[in-house]
This record gives sequence, C-alpha cells and structure tokens, in this order.
Amino acid sequence: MKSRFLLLLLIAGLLPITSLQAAQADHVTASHAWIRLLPGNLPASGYVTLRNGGATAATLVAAHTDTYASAMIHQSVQEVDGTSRMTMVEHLTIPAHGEVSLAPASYHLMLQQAARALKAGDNVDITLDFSDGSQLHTRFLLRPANAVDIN
Ligand SMILES: [Cu+2]
Repeated sequence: MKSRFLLLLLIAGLLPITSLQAAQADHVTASHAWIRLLPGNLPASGYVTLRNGGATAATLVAAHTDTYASAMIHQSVQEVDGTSRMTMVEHLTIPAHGEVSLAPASYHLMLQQAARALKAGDNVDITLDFSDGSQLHTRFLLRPANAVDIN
C-alpha cells in the first residue's frame, strides 16, 4: 500500500511536466538528411533540414551515433580575408514554426572516426539531442564527395 501511494505521488508530480510541456523533439521533423563521404579517414559532414512545427523553440545541443566515434555540431564561418574556419556550436535553436538547415558552408554535423567501412548509398542512423533531453532519431544517406547540396 505504501509503495502504491508513493507511486501515485510520483505520477502526480510528473504529469504536469509531460502534459503541459511536450518534448521539443516531438515537434521537429528532419528532411534531406545526408552525409558527404570523403576518402580515407577524413571527417564526414552531415547535413539535414530541421523544421519545428511547435509553438516554442527547440534547441539542438548534441548528436551521437554508433557509426562514428565523434559527432559534433559545427559552423563554418567565412573570415574577412576569404578563408573559412569551423567553430563548435553548443546550442542550435530552431525557432517556433521555423526551420534551420545544416548545409554546406554553414552548420553541419562533423563526423569522425567511422566504426565500419562506409560507402555511398549506405544509411547512418544519428540521434539528435535537444536541450530538454528529448531525442530525434534520423536516418542519413551517405552520398559521394562530389554530391550536390540538397538542403
Ligand atoms: Cu566541421
């Protein structure tokens, strides 16, 4: 009896969180998810368009996959002298009813140390982590180095 009472308290305490504040990932849809495969051990770049259909912003904070040892959110930044460099992105906000594209020369997932041999046409499953702990599982298509941007 006592444990059932504690369980009821627990449920009562958690309900407002789950019912009033839907998880960020529930409102986000991913499209055109692909990875540019580079030869050898060069890092690969993951691209995807994320659309947020919710009334509140969703914030992407991390990505992970079994296929690569390391998956980071990066942004390519053009310097005034014409060179480009990459910076780490800790929070990537997708506005309410808006979208953000991870695309060449902009945001991308930097994927390093592939755990298996990969070839164009294969799929890679990547989990996108949002700031509230919710996750979006997304399947990326591997495309060759010279593939044209679709995001
Ligand atoms: Cu990068």
